[in-house]
Amino acid sequence: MSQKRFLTSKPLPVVKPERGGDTSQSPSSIPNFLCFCLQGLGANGIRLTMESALTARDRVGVQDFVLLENFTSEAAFIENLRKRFKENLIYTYIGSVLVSVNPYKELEIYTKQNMERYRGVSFYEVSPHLYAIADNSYRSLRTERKDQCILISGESGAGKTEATKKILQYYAVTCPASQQVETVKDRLLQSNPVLEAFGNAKTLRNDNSSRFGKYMDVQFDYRGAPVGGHILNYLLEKSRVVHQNHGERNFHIFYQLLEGGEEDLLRRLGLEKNPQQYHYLVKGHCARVSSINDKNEWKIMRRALSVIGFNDSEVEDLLSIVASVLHLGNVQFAADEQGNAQVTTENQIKYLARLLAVDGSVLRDALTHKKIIAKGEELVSPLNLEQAAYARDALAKAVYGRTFSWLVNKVNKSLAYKASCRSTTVLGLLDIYGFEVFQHNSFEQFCINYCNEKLQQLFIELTLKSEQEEYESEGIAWEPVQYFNNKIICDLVEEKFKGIISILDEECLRPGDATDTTFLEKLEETVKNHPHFLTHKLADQKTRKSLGREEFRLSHYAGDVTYSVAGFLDKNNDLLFRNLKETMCNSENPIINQCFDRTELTDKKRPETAATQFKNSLAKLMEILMSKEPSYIRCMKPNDAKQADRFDEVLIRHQVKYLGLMENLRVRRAGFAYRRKYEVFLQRYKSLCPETWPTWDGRPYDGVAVLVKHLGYKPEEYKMGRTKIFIRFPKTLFATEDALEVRKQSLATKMQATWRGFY
Ligand code: AOV
Ligand code: MG
Repeated sequence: MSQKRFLTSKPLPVVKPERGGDTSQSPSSIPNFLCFCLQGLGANGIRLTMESALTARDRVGVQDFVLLENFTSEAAFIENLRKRFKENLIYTYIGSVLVSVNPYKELEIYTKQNMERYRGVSFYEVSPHLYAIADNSYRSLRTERKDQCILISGESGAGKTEATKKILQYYAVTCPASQQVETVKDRLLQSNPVLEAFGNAKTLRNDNSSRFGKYMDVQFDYRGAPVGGHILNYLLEKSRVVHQNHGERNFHIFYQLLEGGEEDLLRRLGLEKNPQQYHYLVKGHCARVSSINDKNEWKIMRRALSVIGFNDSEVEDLLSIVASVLHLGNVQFAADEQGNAQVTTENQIKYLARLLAVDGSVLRDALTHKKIIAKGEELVSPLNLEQAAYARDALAKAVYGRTFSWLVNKVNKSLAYKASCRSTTVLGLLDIYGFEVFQHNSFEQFCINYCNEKLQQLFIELTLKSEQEEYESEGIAWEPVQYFNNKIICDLVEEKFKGIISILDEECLRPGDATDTTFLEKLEETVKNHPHFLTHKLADQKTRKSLGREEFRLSHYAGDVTYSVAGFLDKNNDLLFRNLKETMCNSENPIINQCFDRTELTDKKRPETAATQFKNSLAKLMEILMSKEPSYIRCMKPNDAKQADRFDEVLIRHQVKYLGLMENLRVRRAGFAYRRKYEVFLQRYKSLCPETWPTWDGRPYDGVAVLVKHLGYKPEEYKMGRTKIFIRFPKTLFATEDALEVRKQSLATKMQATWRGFY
């Protein structure tokens, strides 16, 4: 780190420069300590420093919470966030964790120019930013050759997906390039519009809400160039295909296709432009959203498909499936005299037969009959109206869900690193659906919130563990910090035999009269004494009113959520009648054909339930993440109205609480506000001591010892670890910082005088 860098001030385009950007450079708002540091120093210039220091910190707060004087005060924490948010400073550190508050407006802090500022520069030399986290991970990956991951968490609408995209853009711009690498960079970036079109939707919480979990590995070669990638996707919210709550939409792709699709294409797909024509698009009563331009998004998505490597016929096959889902939604039934369902919308069957490339009459039969194999014999029975509607919706969900997985596969093929002989390092980006609470919460919210519990647990384990390890390896004694460990909730959901998923599976597999209600009763029996579980029956008089008889409530780390059990069994079973599967296996649409494998028809083993599959894939994800060096971004939402410049303190306080930020800060401080490697510390402050300035020839450890003695550090103010100095109070550091400021000014004055003399 050069002295020059500290002496030059490079302001950010929009974010006000924070005195060079170093966390240690924040000016103090503590007058008595400033007075202390100013003792014995020259008057005029110094007073100016003090005033500007005071105003600056008063206005923009500190850029690392560890420097907060009153670090145990939640009010001080929130005040610091508020101050910074008001100044458009949306990023603040807790040590190496980045806290981000969604600005809900475009800030000019994501320019190429700004990316360059963060490239190869130490974490604490520049203002807090996503790019600093991205760059730091990248450098660790390069220098230590250790796989990295960046974990982005926060509730729905907090800014996780935007952060992920910005980090990817950062790598695309700053990493080494070549013709082949450019193609990979393009594909990595262009995978987003495609997967978002198919996997994101407008919800009440977020106009572009991720309805699937995504973990993306970016592979880097020995030169640090991105050469490939791989995406793992988690549980798409398939139920949205057939139903949306009021104020919500289906997946973006449907509206994009209707709004942006060329006339010719729509004609071939048998579609009309108007979304109101389609049952699957009108349930939420909000086909149009002011913040979304479907036509534009369509163009972006179409271009992205080409970059990923789709040829025209593959695009046509894919869009045929999208259209077929809309046609399926419009298939209607009427009951005959026996009460059996008959298709009344022949036109839809005609389109479906063409788009899915199946036999129309076989499909018609499959939608109205159920085939089972019993003792080697085929039994076909007619469906009633309700069953037929169920079968139709199940088919729509299966077709869409499987096509989505196919799409991820296709993207993966296009991102695959071809030269497999060369070793690569990977950097993983995790962007999942955030914690969500609606008026009505179902199986999907249960899975999403469980996933967030797992991530929170990982965060707790890794941050506490690594912190503890650092103190241990440096030989510094510390007091463990009390924190809420949400393992108890994870266990409640996933424990073998007595966890909620186990009980749900048991009901799903039990032949006979199992229903959502019997599932709830079993839950009540098994987990009734759990402190994080409640039902109408188990609640006391007062709480009972807030719980329906078909509901259970979980006290998640992020707050209470009441789930309605209606549909739990069905969604967990995720069954598709056999004859519909058969029909799809015979499809000549190449994508459908790959999505429905014949082996499913002969496989005797019952497929895993949706919740168990999800549980297992999350367990694998945790293993992947544990094997890498993590960095964290904790996203927060400033208000529920999705508006700029609104800082809702109640909402923020809630998030600070459940994200465990205060605990995080306390652990980080655990007695010491600041730590730096001896080399770095000495390099920065050596000018403050005649014995270390301009150079110190001995060991950095000894140099720092001489330096802090000269600065008058008291023994209780610091500790010397094996490789780092640990400073207990921010004020000690601020004093040193301000002394450095004074020293720089006096050096500058001397230089000026010399130059004047020279001329
Ligand atoms: P999420 O990923 O955390 O929610 P998003 O990243 O989709 O949230 O952010 C929601 C919206 O907030 C975006 O569409 C932008 O309009 C705005 N936004 C977020 N971050 C920024 C930023 N840095 N600058 C400007 N606007 C931003 V969810 O997927 O629902 O859990 O499940
Ligand atoms: Mg998202």
